Amino acid sequence: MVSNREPYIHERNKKGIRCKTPIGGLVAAIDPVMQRTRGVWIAWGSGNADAEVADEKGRIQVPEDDPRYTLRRIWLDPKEINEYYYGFSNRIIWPVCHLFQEKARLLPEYWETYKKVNQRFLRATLEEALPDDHIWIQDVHFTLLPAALREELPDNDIALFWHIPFPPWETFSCIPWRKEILEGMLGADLLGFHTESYVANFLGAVKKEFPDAQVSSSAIRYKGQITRVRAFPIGIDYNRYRELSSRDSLRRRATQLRSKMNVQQIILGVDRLDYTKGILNRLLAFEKFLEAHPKHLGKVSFVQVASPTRSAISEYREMKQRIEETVGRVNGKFQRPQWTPVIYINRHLPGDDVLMLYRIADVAMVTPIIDGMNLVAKEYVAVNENGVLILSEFAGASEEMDSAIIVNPYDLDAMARALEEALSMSPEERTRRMGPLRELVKERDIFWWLDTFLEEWGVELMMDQEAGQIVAGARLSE
Ligand code: ADQ
Repeated sequence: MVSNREPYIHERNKKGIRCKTPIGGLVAAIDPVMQRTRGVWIAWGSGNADAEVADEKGRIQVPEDDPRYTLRRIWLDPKEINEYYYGFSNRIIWPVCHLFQEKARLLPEYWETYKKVNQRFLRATLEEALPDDHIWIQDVHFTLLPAALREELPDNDIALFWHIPFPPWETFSCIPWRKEILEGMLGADLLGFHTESYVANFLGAVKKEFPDAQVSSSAIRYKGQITRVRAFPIGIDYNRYRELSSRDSLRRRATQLRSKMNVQQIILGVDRLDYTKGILNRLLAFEKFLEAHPKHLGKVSFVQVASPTRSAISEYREMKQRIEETVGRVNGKFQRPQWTPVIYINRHLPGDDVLMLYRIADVAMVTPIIDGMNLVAKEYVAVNENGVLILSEFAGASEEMDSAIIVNPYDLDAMARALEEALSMSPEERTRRMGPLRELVKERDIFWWLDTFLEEWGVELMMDQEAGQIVAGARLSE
C-alpha cells in the first residue's frame, strides 16, 4: 500500500511519545483492510516522534499493541511538505478536482517537487516490493507512480484508487501538467473511482488528451498497456461501527449527554474544516430554518464538529474565520440563557465522542458542496437507526443513498425546508427511509469494497482458517 497519510502517527509531548491515528476517510477505510491482509504500507512519516520509534529504514510494526503489518515511513523536508503536499496535492489537484478552479495555484515549483517526491516513493516501493506483490496506490498524491513503477516492475500488478471526484476534462485541463498526470495514472492495471460519473469523466479526459488511445466504457489501451477503469463506491466497517456504538458504557454516556443538552431535537454535522464540505451554507440554512420556524427556537440545537485541517493554507484559514463569524452571528441573534442554537466544536474528537453524537442526533446534515464519497453519511446510518439523513446531491454517496433527503447545498431555502421536513418526520417515514440506507451500508461495507476491488484486479483473498485471518492474495487470472 502506498499513500500520503500514514495510519499511525507518533507525537512527542510533555508526557512522552503518543501514537495517534489521523482523521480522514482514507485511513479510516484502509487500516482494517491492512490489518486483515498484512503487508507493507509506505507513507510520509509526518509525526514529530516518528523517526525515533522507527528503524533506520523508517520501518515500524503496527498497530503497536497487536502488530499486524509493516509501516514504512518516508521522510520529507519542510520545502517538500509545503510544495508537494500543501502545494501540488492540496492547492492544485484538490481544488481542481472539486471544481474550485479559481482556488488553484498552478505554480511550477509545486510540480517539480511533486515529481521529486513521487520519485522518492518510487525508490522505497522498489525496495519493499516482492516479485508477486500487488502494489496498491492511494489517491492523488502519486499520480506519477504507476507508470514509473510499471517501467521498473513490468510484472507486478499495480492499481490506484482515487478518493476524490474526477472532474470533467474542461475543468481538469486547467492543470498545465495534465498530460503527464494522466500518462502516469495509465501505468496502472486498474484505476478505481467512487462513482460512474467520475469514471466517465476520467475516460473523457483520456480521449481528449490522447486521441490515439483506445477507450471503451471500462478500459483504456494506451501505448500497449491496458488499464481497466471502474467505479468502486467505498464503504465503512459497518459491524465495527455497530459494535462500538452499542456498548453499554457508550449508550449510557450518550443518554446523559442528551439529557444535559436539554433540547428536544439535535441536528449534527461532522466534517474536516474544508471548503468542499459546505459547512458555511449549512449554518446559513440553519439560520433560515430558525427564522422561518420560530416554534423551534429553544428546542433544536445544531452541533457542528469541524476538525482543523490544512490550516497552513490561507483559503482554509479564511474559511475558518467566516464560519466562526457566522456561528457567532447566528448564536448572537437567537441565543437564550438556557439554549445555544449552534454548538460549534473546532477539534478532532475521539472516536467515542463522534459515535455518541451520531447516536443522539435526530438529523445528520451531510451537505458538501462536492465530495468524492463522504463516509460520515455512512457512519451515521450505521449507528443511528431512528435518524434522518439529509444528503447533498453532490456527494458521491448520493448515487447510492437515494432514500435520504437529497438537497442542493447551494439552495439554502431548500436546505431549510429539508430541516423542517426531517425534524417533523413521522417515525414510520424515518424507518421507511432508513431501512434501505442501512441495508446498503451493511451490504456494501469496506470489505465488500475491498473484495470487489481485488476481484476486479484478479486477486483472491484466502481465509487462513487456523489463524482466522485473511492472508496473502493469489492471482485468479493473468
Ligand atoms: P475526507 O474528505 O476526509 O475523505 P470523509 O469521507 O467524510 O472525508 O471522512 C472523514 C472521516 O473523518 C470520517 O471517518 C469521520 O468520522 C472522521 N471525522 C471527521 N471530522 C471529525 C472530527 N472532528 N472528529 C473526529 N473524526 C472526524 C476523502 C474524500 C471523501 C471520501 C474519503 C474516502 O474527500 O469523499 O469519502 O476520502 O474515500
